[in-house]
Amino acid sequence: MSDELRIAVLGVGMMGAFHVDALSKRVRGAKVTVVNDFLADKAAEVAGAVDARVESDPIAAINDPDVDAVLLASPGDAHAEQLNACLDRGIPVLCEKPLTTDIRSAYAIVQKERALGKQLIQVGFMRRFDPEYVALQKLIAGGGLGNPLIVHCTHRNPAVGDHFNSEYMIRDSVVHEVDSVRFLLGEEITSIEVIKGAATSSAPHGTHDPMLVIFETESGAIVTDEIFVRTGVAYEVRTEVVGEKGSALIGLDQNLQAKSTDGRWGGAITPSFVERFGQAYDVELQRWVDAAEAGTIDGASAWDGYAAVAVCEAGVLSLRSGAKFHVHLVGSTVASIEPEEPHAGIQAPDLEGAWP
Ligand code: ISE
Repeated sequence: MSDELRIAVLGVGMMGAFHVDALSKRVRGAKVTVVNDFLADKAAEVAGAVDARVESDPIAAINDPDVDAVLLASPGDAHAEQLNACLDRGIPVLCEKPLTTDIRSAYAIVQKERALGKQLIQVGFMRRFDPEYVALQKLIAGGGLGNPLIVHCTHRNPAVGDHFNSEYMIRDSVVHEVDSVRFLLGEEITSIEVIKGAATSSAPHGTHDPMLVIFETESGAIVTDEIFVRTGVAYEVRTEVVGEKGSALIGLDQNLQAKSTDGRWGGAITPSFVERFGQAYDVELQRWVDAAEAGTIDGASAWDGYAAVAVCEAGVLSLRSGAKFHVHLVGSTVASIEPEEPHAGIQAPDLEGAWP
């Protein structure tokens, strides 16, 4: 490798373009050399701003001789093929969630990386780098709350596109609470149930927005997650953990409070995840670059990405059926998803043969 980690960024929509900017301006030891996007104009615009080259074929971008590492901010359904290409070449990759879009391909990726004997894949769960999440995790791990019993999560976006249907809300938004809970409590999620209520009038017909998602964990802790992506108000992500010895709350969005002569007081609301988690993204990228130079990862692993895919897949089945689904992620080799009770009209996925 050269002095700088030479990076190909695949997918330069809002998130990928943000990462290119961060890697070029705020992260030490990194250089974006190649940019790929299915929109040629967008790729040219982003590459031009940082003096990178455009490569129109994503697999050629991964295999480019000027590339030491890859950042995937491409659509989730492209990840399996692109991760495979990174593993074939044996280069580090930071993959935005989801790892892949189905359990089988996610598990195949985990197995393929394991066979290589080194960790090359880091999954972009940025909340793990947010100072408030880090402080909460340390408090829990240090026994500061005693045994954690209940976690209350609130996840609100002000607005999303119409493609954001109920299933998308589970796979793209609730996936963050799946990872946060695993990170905070250090244990697996064992069941998921999705409760649909009245929908906001701005939701497209058939989309259940908001929903309440309930998880259980290995130790029996209960997690509630309000997911509401069309509040029309602000980006709000709060987490409260209630334990035997106390409770702790993060995400209060406290910032400058001002009073003015027109009789108003208050702070500014956070408009999107870029403002709320901007610092976390930058820390995540710096730690990934440093770890990649050292031949390892420093963040969520392929297994973490796989666990999140499995729980979200169970969540989608719960959404469709109304049933609670159990998820078994035993050790690090076997997964299964089962409805609590046999449920008319819904099949648990046939995972027979999915595991070597
Ligand atoms: C988006 O992809 C994110 O990662 C945000 O953190 C989340 O709040 C949003 O709902 C997702 O669509």
